[in-house]
Amino acid sequence: MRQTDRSRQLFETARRLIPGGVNSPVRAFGAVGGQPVFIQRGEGAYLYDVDGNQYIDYVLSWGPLILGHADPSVTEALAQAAAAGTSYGAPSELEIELARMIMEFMPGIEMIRFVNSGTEATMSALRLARAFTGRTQIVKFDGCYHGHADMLLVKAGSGVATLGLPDSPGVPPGAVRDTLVAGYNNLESVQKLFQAQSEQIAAVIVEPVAGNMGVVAPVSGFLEGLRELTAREGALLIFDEVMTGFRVAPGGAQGLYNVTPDLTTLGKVIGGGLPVGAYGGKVEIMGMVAPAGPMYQAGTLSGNPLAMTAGIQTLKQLRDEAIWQRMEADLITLTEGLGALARERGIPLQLAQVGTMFCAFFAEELPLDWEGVKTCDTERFASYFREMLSHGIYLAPSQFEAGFISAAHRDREVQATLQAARGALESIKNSAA
Ligand code: KE4
Repeated sequence: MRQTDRSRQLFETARRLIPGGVNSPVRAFGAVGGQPVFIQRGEGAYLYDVDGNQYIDYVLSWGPLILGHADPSVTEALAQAAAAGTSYGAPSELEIELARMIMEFMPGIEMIRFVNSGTEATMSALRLARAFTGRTQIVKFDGCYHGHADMLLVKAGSGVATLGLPDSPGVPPGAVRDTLVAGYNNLESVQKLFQAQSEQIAAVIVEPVAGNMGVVAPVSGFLEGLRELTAREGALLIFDEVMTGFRVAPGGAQGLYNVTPDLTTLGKVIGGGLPVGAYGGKVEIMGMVAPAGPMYQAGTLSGNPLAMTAGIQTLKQLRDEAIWQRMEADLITLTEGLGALARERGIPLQLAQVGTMFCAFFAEELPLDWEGVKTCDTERFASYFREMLSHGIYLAPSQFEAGFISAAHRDREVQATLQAARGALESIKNSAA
């Protein structure tokens, strides 16, 4: 058993100063039991906690660190950038450079605005959709999470679902009055909403590969159907690619499935581990954003030179196709290995993997929507999480989250993870006996 006394002490102190001792709810291990480990540093595929324990990390700051922790190209460039100043509050060439790089990978984005988080990106994109269409209603999907803006905290996935809060106190009824909820992978449920509310729906926002109820891929025709339906009905299609962008494929889900949305939201990877978000799309839509147009949105640190620098250095390396092929091959080795280990022990385990994102569902069948995900054995997931952590594997502390691999993971880490899983699944089998 690993010694984590220092983490325990720090957690007790943190809980007196910060709600739940953490600055984002899911980090508190509420869904998996035990107490969070406090991190001293990260390097490559590894995290090191304050008690000197080493972990192979599959959270990677919830997606951003696709090159791994403290990638030298990123940290050296950041050191130089910081020496030139950490924020100007004025335009810099770095913002042009990152904008152009993103458009290189996602040609459906003709114009982009940088913000400081994924929440800001989706909140702003929805305001823009309402401004552009003159309509007020928005459609989101059960089990999808788009950040914590009031209008989106209805049946969200990720932290809200993990905490079992179908919506949140403090969100007034008026804030969600115009938010309609459809079923993920259920095109008919969206068609019904348009039949009932036609010409009032400004936008449909979707995680093109859901990553906040575990990883759930779109069924064939779902994204294409949303594209046709919204175009026909005069509503905007928004792909929330905060997580999937630069994770499921170099061109995001829109490249992988060849469906181009009207607006795209981004975050995580494009900041290389620094606070960043972005929303972008067609010029005729983005041209409404102040000061070019009347729709207001602003931010003190938007486009700051450090986040731009880390994003530029990260995307530079992602131009190398070989990196993508190796990460995906290593992840498939891992997920296939986990599936085999579970089958050998008669444990129902479904593995979902899209590009460099994955998750393990403790369920009889692979879930295709929130209803299916809710049948997962979250107690078994919690046991699996704690066992893996004790074997030095750091997984996302919730069945309703995605895991990620990085370019710093090699076969050595994959084989060590499978070795740890052998022990974890064995003890789950024995405890069920
Ligand atoms: P942020 O505001 O956390 O940067 O982004 C919100 C967001 C928007 N859209 C999607 C698809 C997202 O996955 C997220 C944030 N993802 C969660 C992980 N499931 C962040 C982790 C956390 O909340 O601590």
